[in-house]
Amino acid sequence: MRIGIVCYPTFGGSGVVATELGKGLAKEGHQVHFITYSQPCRLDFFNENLFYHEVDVRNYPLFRYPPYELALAGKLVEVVRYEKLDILHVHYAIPHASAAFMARSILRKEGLDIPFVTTLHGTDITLVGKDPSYSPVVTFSIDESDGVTTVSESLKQETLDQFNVQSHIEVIPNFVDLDRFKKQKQEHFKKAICDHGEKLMVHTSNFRKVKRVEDAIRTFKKVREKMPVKLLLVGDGPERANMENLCRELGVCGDIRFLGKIDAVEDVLSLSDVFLMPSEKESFGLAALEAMACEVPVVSTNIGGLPELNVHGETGFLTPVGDVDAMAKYALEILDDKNLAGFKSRALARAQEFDLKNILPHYEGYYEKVLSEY
Ligand code: GMT
Repeated sequence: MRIGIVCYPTFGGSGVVATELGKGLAKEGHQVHFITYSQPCRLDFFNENLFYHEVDVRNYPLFRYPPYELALAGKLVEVVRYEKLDILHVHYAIPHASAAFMARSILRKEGLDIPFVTTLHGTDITLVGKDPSYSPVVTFSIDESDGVTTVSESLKQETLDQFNVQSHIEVIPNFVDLDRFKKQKQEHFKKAICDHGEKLMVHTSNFRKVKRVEDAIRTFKKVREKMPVKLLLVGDGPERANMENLCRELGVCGDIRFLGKIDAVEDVLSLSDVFLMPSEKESFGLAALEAMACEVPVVSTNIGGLPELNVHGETGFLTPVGDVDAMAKYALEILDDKNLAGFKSRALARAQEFDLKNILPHYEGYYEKVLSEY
């Protein structure tokens, strides 16, 4: 197949899923064309089946806001026309689904018909999409899509509850590339960070409010009162400065390292003993899956799609949002030497169920179904 993929090319989970999916499809022999405003951050290798088309957003003094959606729709028309694409797959409804709708309408007038699949990832439904200024367009674009997928049952249910959509929604969960995300021996690095044999906690996110990084720091402080432990914080975003201040206020800076954005996050995960995901919303929790693939058990909240991934008492624990006492109690239970190895191996076994090799055929099958019904 010749597949066009539209996504946010940044470190966000939807961009990661879209890029890894495209890479996987290209390795299977499909021709994959990424259409985005910059090179997707995980599009970092050469494959003869992978192509990248940059959306060029022209500004003009009259525009207060450059019309990205129109530039994207125009680019989609061009790429579909000249690269003879069979199907478009847009990740994150806003504004990608509406741009695909516009491109499909333009192409139809030329007698070129192409279906588009929309994958909903989370905040396009649970936060931004619900806003009254976007919700009619989101509802319309979902219904106009020729196929719709969500990354968890929970997100499917939330979409049906929040929007008056008629489309059938297929659930295809997030996945992980187990050839990349696997525990590597990094003992020298662990010794450098945990020089007195401390256990290591880790949190990775884009430091948005919804991630509640402050709960990770407060949980860490409570755990540190009971045992020697360190915390690594990976990622960057709007809450970073506030979190640095919080560490100072709580007097825990000496045992916390802010690592910023790291490409090879699997290196850091490989050193870690427990992963904290205290999010307020999480449609799936890709970062937790990547941790589990590196044999890191997870203490997460019990919201959204997290219970579909993290099995309470097996691969880690689930807590209510904001319950820092419970998070600390469960982290201590995992870090107890008599429990740790069991949690690690069960976390890995669970992650293996979400292997890219198992999930990729679901997307291929779904494209074929959409094309055959179109
Ligand atoms: O979580 C983020 O801030 C990024 C966000 C995105 O849209 O890029 O991630 C969402 O999509 C991921 C991939 O499907 C999911 O694993 C995340 O759970 C989801 N985030 C939220 O629902 C908050």
